Amino acid sequence: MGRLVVVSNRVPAPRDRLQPAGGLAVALRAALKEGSCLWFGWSGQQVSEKEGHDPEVSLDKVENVTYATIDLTHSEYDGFYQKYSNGILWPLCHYRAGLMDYDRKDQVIYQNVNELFARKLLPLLQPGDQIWIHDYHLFPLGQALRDLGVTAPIGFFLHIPFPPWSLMRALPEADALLRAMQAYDVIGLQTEDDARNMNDGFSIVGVKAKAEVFPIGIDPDSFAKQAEDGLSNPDVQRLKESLHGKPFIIGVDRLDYSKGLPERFKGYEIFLERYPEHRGKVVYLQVTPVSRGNVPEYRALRRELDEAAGRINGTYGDFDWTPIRYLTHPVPRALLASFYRLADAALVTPLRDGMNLVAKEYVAAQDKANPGVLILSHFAGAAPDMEAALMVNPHDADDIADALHKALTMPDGERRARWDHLEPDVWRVTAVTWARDFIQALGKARLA
Ligand code: GDG
Repeated sequence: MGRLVVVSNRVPAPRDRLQPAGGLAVALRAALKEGSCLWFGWSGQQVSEKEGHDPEVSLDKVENVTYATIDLTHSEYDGFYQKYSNGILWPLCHYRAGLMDYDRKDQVIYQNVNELFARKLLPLLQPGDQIWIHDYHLFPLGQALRDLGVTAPIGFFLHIPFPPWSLMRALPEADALLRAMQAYDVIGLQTEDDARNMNDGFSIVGVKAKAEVFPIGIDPDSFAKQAEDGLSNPDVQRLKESLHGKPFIIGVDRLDYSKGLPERFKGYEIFLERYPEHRGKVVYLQVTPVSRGNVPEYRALRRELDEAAGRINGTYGDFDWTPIRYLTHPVPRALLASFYRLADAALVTPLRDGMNLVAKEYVAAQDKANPGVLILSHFAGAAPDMEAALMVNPHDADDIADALHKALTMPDGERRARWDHLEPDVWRVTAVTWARDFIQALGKARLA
């Protein structure tokens, strides 16, 4: 068996290498459990501009994985990461063409950084390697590697949605982006809708390539264990005591406009207005770590949410009750798992989401004898397999308000029955099955 070479924009920082923090890192760690592996990408560091920037690759081996990273200059970081990846591709792939802040010169930097990744990875490659590239930052990397003569199998997985061609065309270089996908032996997307959209694009543009579905999941056993073990943690106890037995609602999302947070806050506001019996009697904790804080749309969203949380707390709060406990900093993972377990309901209401791992984590964390209710958007990639959740249209704040009331007044039998339907899929489609299926397909693609 040759090595697995993973390439992603970010490689986990040294302190996160044994205990990865986020969704992608956790899922990939499962893929990198066996054999010898290489993980290549950006270090997260920016350096100042130099004529003919030629970054050194730094190497660090932890257990079976060699981490190979390069630094980017400030202007590479700005054009490649902030502007083109997060300011253009991210909104477009989340069906928000109107939020794209398009400028041709960012595309040039994006392409150049992809070519830089290819040049820096090339000398590290060995015969027998299989290369697995991740996400929208690196659409053209496979083609850049082929242009340098790489013949190894190369796969690509897109973690976020892919829109219909009629929308994708808003990107001036959409044709070229799809043509570059021909470099890949396997192309993976999260859902049937995403794969269909990309395949329609391929046929319209006349590209011979095929997108397939490889849904991502979590490590449900370890998450469930963490949720249960953490209950004795003093911080979890502190949360529990602060609830004074009140029903507890949780939301956990990066601060991102794809997650539907203003609509969700409005939904909660309508819920308090329409169902006054819950006033003073529920606790809603929204954990929203700030991300991409330098992109203007994210700054504006933060202001909007600060204002909405302040208004709701000012309007409905009392001297002994705060309607929304709103945090913009992260909560440690071990606490989060037990927080989910304590929660009677979870709000997972993205306007669009590739998959949404929070929905799966919430289900995994529940006590089977007394599970909480998942309120889930139709537009999360997780939705088709989780229709036993309380499904909502995240644009419709009234729908969210009614779902909250229904969740908090749901008979025990219905709560258990819904959870019993949700549980099997969370254990069937996991981080391990996702990685295994993708790598198997990559292995076979070359034999075919
Ligand atoms: C992208 C796609 C796709 C969140 N806050 C805290 C925290 N988190 C963790 C969650 C979860 C992860 O971050 C977020 O994963 P999601 O899937 O919900 O969303 P994205 O970050 O947008 O991920 C998405 C995913 O890639 C994988 O393919 O599902 O659609 O957008 O694990 O628990 N973790 C800690 N503290 C926090 O405050 N420790």
